Amino acid sequence: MRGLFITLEGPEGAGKTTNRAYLAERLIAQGFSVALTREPGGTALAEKIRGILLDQHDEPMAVDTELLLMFAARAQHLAQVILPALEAGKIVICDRFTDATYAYQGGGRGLDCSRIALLEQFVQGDLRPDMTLLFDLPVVDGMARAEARGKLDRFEQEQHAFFEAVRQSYLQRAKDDPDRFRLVNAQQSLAEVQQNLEPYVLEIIERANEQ
Ligand code: Z5A
Repeated sequence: MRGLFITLEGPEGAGKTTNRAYLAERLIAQGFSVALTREPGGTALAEKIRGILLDQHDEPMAVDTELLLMFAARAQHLAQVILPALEAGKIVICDRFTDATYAYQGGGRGLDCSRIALLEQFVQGDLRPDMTLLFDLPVVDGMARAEARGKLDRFEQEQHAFFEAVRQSYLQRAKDDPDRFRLVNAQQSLAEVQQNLEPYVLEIIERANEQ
């Protein structure tokens, strides 16, 4: 029996973490078994890699190092959490996954996407998310939300152009793969965002019932 793999994506401050909890609540209320997780991270070891990725260091991190650490964390996360949960028939809700690598390391840092695709295949084999909710909002709004939260991590200290490239890369991926992506306008109030999530919640329930 295979579960359902749902990923939440979007630029910073888009509300992924907030809505991940909401989504889980809705699904658990329907009697589904849900595994909530995030990337980079999701296991003790992968969270250590997350620390290396998000912290500031005395020496600059090479873009290839950043890319490989993302996939190292992902390999660990897949082996320890995602694959066992899917095999147990759970609905896995993951805050960011490989689309973030295409958006940040590809769009933001300018890495060639064919290199990301090679690592994607190497680490994941044929596993891809069943559905990806893309929370989209203008960069200035996302940056304002992140800044209001306090201390900024290594990614959050990037400039507007970096985040604009990230946003455009996400939107392009959604356009290229409409079967998988569901676009959510994250600029609205939380109540409106959650109202707009309703058809996707119902779709997830329907698909989980088919598993
Ligand atoms: N990264 C990468 O480069 N490559 C990869 O492959 C992966 C990740 C997997 C860490 O990710 C960094 O790793 C990330 C990309 C990189 N860096 N950045 N930027 P993360 O997901 O942990 O970090 P994040 O995107 O910065 O998360 P975030 O800022 O916490 O955003 P969020 O989870 O989408 O938002 P939130 O925490 O739910 O909400 C942010 C605030 O806005 C919070 O105070 C909420 O109460 C508020 N909020 C949420 N929704 C609303 C609405 N609708 N209205 C008003 N206020 C709201």
